Amino acid sequence: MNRKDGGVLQGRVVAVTGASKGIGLGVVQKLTAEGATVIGGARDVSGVVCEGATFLPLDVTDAASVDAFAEQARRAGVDALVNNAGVGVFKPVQDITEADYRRVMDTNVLGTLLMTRALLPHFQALGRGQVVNVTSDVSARTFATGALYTASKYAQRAVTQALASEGHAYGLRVTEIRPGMVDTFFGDTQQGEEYKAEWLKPDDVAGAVLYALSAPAHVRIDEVLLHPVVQDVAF
Ligand code: NJP
Repeated sequence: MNRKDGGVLQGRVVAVTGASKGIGLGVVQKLTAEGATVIGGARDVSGVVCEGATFLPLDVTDAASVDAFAEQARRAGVDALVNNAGVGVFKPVQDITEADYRRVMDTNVLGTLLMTRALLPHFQALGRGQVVNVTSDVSARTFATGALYTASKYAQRAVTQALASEGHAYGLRVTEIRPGMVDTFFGDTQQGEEYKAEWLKPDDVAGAVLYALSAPAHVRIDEVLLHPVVQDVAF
C-alpha cells in the first residue's frame, strides 16, 4: 500500500528492473509502502499491479527497450535505479551452451550495463543519484555447476565497484545487494528446494534495498550480504 503520510522515501522516484515477481516485486511493494514512486519493468508486466507503481515492458538485453524505459523513468523524475533483473543456469562447465552463456551474461551483465548507462547522464546532471545492484552472495565465490551464473555475478560485482569509483566525483552512490537463497521463481534448478520455506523472502531483500535507498545523504552503503539462517555459511 502506498503511504500518503510521509514514508522515508516520500518524494523519491525509483526505477526497478525485473519488477514483475520475486525480489523485484517485493522491492516495488516495499519502496511504494515507504512513499516512493516506482517505475517497474519486466518483459511481461501483464496483470502486475501495485499502488504507487507504474509497470512498463522492459527487456534489459535490448538497448532500444532499455532506452524507452529510461526515457519514461527520466520523465517521472527518477533519482535511483535498482538493477534486479536476472536469470540463472546451473550446469557443469562441459554442458554450458553458447545460448546459455548469452542468456545469462546478456541479462545479468549486459542488462546491468545498458540500464545503468541509460540513466547515468541524468544522475550526473542531478548531481546525485543511487544505483543498487542485486547481485548475489555468490558474486565472490563459486561452486560446482555455478560457473556461468557466478561468472555473471562476479562480473556484475566488478561493474558495481568500478561504477562506484567513477560516480564518486558527481555524488553517485552505488550499492551491491548480495542475497543468499531467496524463495522466488528463480533458477533452472531444484537445488535446496526442500528448505525453501526457510529461505529469505523477497521482502527481506527488499529491506536491504530500502536500507541503502533511505541512508542519509552523507552515507554510502557499499554492500549488504544477507543469508537465511538455514543456509550454511560455506555453501
Ligand atoms: O528471480 P525471479 P529473483 N529483462 O525469476 C525479470 C538474484 N538472486 O527475484 O522479464 C527484464 O523470481 C523477470 O520478469 P520477465 C538474481 O540473480 C536471486 O529470484 O517477465 N526483466 C522477473 O520479473 C536476480 O538478479 C537469488 O521474465 C527480466 C525477474 O526478472 C535477482 O536476484 C539468490 C529479464 C526475475 O524474477 C532477482 O531474482 C541470489 C529481462 N531480460 C541472487 N529477464 C534467489 N532467488 O535465490 C528476467 O543470490 N527478467
